[in-house]
Amino acid sequence: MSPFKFHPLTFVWVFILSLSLSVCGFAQNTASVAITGEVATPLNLTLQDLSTFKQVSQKVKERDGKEHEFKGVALIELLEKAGVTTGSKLRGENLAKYVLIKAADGYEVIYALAEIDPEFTSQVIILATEKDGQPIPSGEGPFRIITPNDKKPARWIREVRSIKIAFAKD
Ligand SMILES: Nc1nc2c(c(=O)[nH]1)N[C@H]1C(S)=C(S)[C@@H](COP(=O)(O)O)O[C@H]1N2
Ligand SMILES: [Mo]
Repeated sequence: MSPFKFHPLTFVWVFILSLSLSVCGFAQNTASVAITGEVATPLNLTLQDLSTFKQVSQKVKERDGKEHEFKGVALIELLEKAGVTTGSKLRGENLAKYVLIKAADGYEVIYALAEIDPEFTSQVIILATEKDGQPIPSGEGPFRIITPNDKKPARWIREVRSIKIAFAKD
C-alpha cells in the first residue's frame, strides 16, 4: 500500500488546475498587438515577434514608490517597421498625427507622433514585455507602454491590444 492517501477528487482538481494554467499560458503566447491606421504595413505582433527586435530597458518608479525595470521594444522601432512617417518624414501635415493606444479594459491614451520620434525627443517610450525579468502578468501585460519621462504613470497603459496612427486634422 502506498503511504499516501489521495482524496478521490484530487486528480480532478489537479486536472482543472493544469488545464487553467495551460490556458493562461496559451493566452499569453497568442496575445498580440495590432498596429494599424496611417501605416504602410499593418502589423500584428506577438511576444515571439517582439523578441526579434532590439530589447531596451527602462527603470521607472511605480505608484508604490518602488523602482521596477521594464524591458521591451522602443515604440519608434515598431512604428518604423509598420512604415509610419518618422524621422525626416515627420514634418508638415504629418506633425498632426497621433498614436492612439487601446487596452483590453477599454482604457485609451494618445501620444502625438512627435512625442515618440527621436528627432524630437531623447525619451525612449517602450512597449514592455518584461518587468523585473519576468513576463508581465495578465491584468498588466503581456504588453505595457512605459513612458519614463511622464511624471505620473497614467499613460503607462496596461494590457495593450492595439496601436492606431491617425491624423488629428479634419
Ligand atoms: N489598461 C489600463 N492601463 C492603465 C490604467 C487603466 O485603467 N487601464 N490606469 C492608468 C493609471 S491612471 C495609472 S496611475 C497607472 C497605474 O498603474 P499601476 O496599477 O501599475 O500602479 O496605470 C495606468 N494604465
Ligand atoms: Mo492614475
